[in-house]
Amino acid sequence: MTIIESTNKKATELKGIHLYHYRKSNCSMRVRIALEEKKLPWTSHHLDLRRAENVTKDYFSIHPKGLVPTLIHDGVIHIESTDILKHLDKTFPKPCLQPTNDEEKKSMWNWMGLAADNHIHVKAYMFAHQIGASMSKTDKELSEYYKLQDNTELLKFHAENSSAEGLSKKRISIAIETLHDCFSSIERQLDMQNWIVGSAFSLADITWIPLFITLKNAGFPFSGYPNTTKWAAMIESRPSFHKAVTEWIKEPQESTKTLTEKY
Ligand SMILES: N[C@@H](CCC(=O)N[C@@H](CS)C(=O)NCC(=O)O)C(=O)O
Repeated sequence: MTIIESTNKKATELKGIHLYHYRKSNCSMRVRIALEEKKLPWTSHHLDLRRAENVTKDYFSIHPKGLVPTLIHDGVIHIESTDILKHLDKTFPKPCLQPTNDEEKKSMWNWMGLAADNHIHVKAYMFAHQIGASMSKTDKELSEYYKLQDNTELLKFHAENSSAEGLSKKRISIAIETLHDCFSSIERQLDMQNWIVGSAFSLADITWIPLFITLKNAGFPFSGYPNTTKWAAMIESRPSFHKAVTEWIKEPQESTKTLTEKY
């Protein structure tokens, strides 16, 4: 569980569930899906990553790496999307989104851990194939970022993406290979069952579906993954997916959501 201590009273005095998120961020989608599955009311604080709305002193005071999502629940600040999913499922157990059997539960945590451990490769693929240019920082923006960010992996990543050459070929090929390994494991798992773990939809599916969707939209070759494609279609037909993903990723002029509420 990743809980942040903050002196930011505006944040710690918030009541109810508040989500700081970006509509197209895969980690934000996870949390929105869980909130919709559980039909929990929540307040949106939308941060447009393309406009670097996450790179402010205020936001770094609640998320030390300046990433989305952050969930504030009755003043307690939670970061790390997979930890937020665990918090929501523990605090609001109905409907339960995890297996009851201990072995399957352990397997579910492992699948969630695999996604968290490999997020940097998802990011590299997305930046190289879709969003790198829109997320590129000018020298001035990079120097502002350096003042706030002390995570070396993120500093290196954004400096490399913002360089004239962009992300290195080596980084991109490692990302592609690693993602194929991850999705090949999912494909094998879905050979025998409808869901990643056991016989029911769980936090493991909620963790992985945004990765499939965003990678697919960025052109990742999923044609050799028939089981995974069928699994994704089943999740896409759930009302929670429609509300948490489809509605949010529509371009703003078509969207019924208000994106104006800002931190
Ligand atoms: N491990 C984190 C990863 C969060 C993350 O990398 N979020 C991305 C969007 S999916 C982000 O905020 N990127 C902005 C940036 O790199 O500045 C989590 O699961 O919450």
